[in-house]
Amino acid sequence: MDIVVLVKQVPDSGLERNLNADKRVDRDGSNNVMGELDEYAVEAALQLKEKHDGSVTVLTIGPDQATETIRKVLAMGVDKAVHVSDEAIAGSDALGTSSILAAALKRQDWDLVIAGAESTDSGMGVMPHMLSAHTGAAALTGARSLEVDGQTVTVEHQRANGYSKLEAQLPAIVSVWDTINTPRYPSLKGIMAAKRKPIESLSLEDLGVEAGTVGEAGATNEVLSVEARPERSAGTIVTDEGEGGRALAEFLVNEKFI
Ligand SMILES: Cc1cc2nc3c(=O)[nH]c(=O)nc-3n(C[C@H](O)[C@H](O)[C@@H](O)COP(=O)(O)OP(=O)(O)OC[C@H]3O[C@@H](n4cnc5c(N)ncnc54)[C@H](O)[C@@H]3O)c2cc1C
Repeated sequence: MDIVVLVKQVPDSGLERNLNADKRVDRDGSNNVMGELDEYAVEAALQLKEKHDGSVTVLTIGPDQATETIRKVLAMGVDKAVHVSDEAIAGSDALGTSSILAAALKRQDWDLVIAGAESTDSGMGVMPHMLSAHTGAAALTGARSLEVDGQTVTVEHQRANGYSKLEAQLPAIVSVWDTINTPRYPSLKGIMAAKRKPIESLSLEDLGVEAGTVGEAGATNEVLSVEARPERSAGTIVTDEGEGGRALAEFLVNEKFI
């Protein structure tokens, strides 16, 4: 089974993150890491390969620095990488991003695409659906479990109050939540092996994608304004003068926690 895993390099969500003057994520001034949910997608792909054989390819779109993320994924055990990088991609909206990813997917054989349920920078969660529209493959999203039996892929789609069981025929596109597995750490042997694994670098021209249809030039929507998140307030302090339990319960009821 040939699997492509989508990975995006994003600013570390554990640290201060900012937008630049163009209202885009400031990647130069940030500590950039692999999208946190993408690690679970990589792990899911590796586990399927261990069970069913085949290959795992990581596909990313991003500037040169995204190579650091690619190396980490290769060190985890992924076989090879495709890195799409082109100055004309800067400012792409989700539609542009999906058409570039779809063009890259068209160049290779795959049975399954696995992605994180959403990226941890813009968190739109739309890429699997858009790729489904481009490729005709079913999108089974928000998985907390994933199994492949012959040509059938089955996932448990996580919901707020339970899960739904979804099934489709391969080829398919699956996105996963962090409930699906525990990602492995790259081993020293994996880190050494990663240095010899192939990374294919592609431009828009290589993919046959017109520069004017993606990037800022081709974007169909624009961020008009951004505002800093308001400072956190001090919160509600419940002083216990014999009625603390009741006050606490009332607070939780008002906030709809209970
Ligand atoms: C502040 C801000 C506002 C934005 N507003 C809009 C907007 O209103 N409309 C709009 O269309 N676009 C907008 N964008 C651009 C949009 O975020 C990106 O073009 C595109 O990557 C959207 O997908 P996502 O990152 O939200 O991915 P999601 O759909 O959340 O991610 C799902 C999966 O797709 C993978 N994936 C996403 N991008 C890539 C990639 N480049 N390479 C490989 N895998 C990838 C993720 O890693 C993840 O596994 C905005 C960006 C920013 C920073």
